[in-house]
Amino acid sequence: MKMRVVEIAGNLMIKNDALAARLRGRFAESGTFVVNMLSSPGSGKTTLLEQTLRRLSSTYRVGALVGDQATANDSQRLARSGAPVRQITTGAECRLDAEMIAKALEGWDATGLDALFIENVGNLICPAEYDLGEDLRVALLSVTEGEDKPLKYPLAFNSSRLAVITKSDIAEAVGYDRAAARRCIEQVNPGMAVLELSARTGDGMEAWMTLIAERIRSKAFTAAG
Ligand SMILES: Nc1nc2c(ncn2[C@@H]2O[C@H](COP(=O)(O)OP(=O)(O)OP(=O)(O)O)[C@@H](O)[C@H]2O)c(=O)[nH]1
Ligand SMILES: [Mg+2]
Repeated sequence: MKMRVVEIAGNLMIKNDALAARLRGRFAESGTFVVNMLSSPGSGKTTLLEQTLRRLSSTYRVGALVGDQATANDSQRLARSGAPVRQITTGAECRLDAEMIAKALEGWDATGLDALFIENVGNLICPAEYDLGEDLRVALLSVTEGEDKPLKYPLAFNSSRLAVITKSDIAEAVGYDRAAARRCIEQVNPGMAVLELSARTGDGMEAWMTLIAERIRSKAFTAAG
């Protein structure tokens, strides 16, 4: 019985990886830069995306897919930026997978986008296991969560290329220990790039926006070549 469960789980991952590879191929052809955002519930994914979509949409064609077990709250928030947004409601599932992304893109010309942001379901466990065909996986960690979260949920951090520390505006008030957080990130993913920002005050947003814009341009350049 146990063997069978392991076998089914293995097959699921093989299927997901094949679908993710197909999505990656599609996005490579269209030059769409894809970001997959992972974090605990409430770390500030939607708030950062609201700002990001708003700032990018004057220059680039950007869109978003957002996963939650229930409600369309986040897609409604993101749609106010004017960018095209689709909500994926996962029900019992605790993460997005490549099939959900492919379905959400049906009838939607996402290949016309310069960048597609995917907000994953809020938790640091299951989303880390599923490739969505993204170019950049970002793990967010807010200053209120405790500096040791990367040690407790290593896969989310060592499968991501960039860590974004959010809510820096309240760091002092909650006794956030920057050095300890950096040590924990470094321990699970040596050399990992880290940005610290507040989507509320705008502090640190420039570095994030610059990084994203550079990646959008380099993806478009590669596709054109
Ligand atoms: N002080 C402060 N609060 C923030 C910041 N970013 C987000 N918040 C607040 O944190 C709470 C959660 O933010 P969301 O953006 O909804 O978090 P999320 O990660 O999208 O949450 P889920 O989608 O439920 O996982 C809200 O009350 C936000 O206003 C920030 O930079 N500073
Ligand atoms: Mg959200």
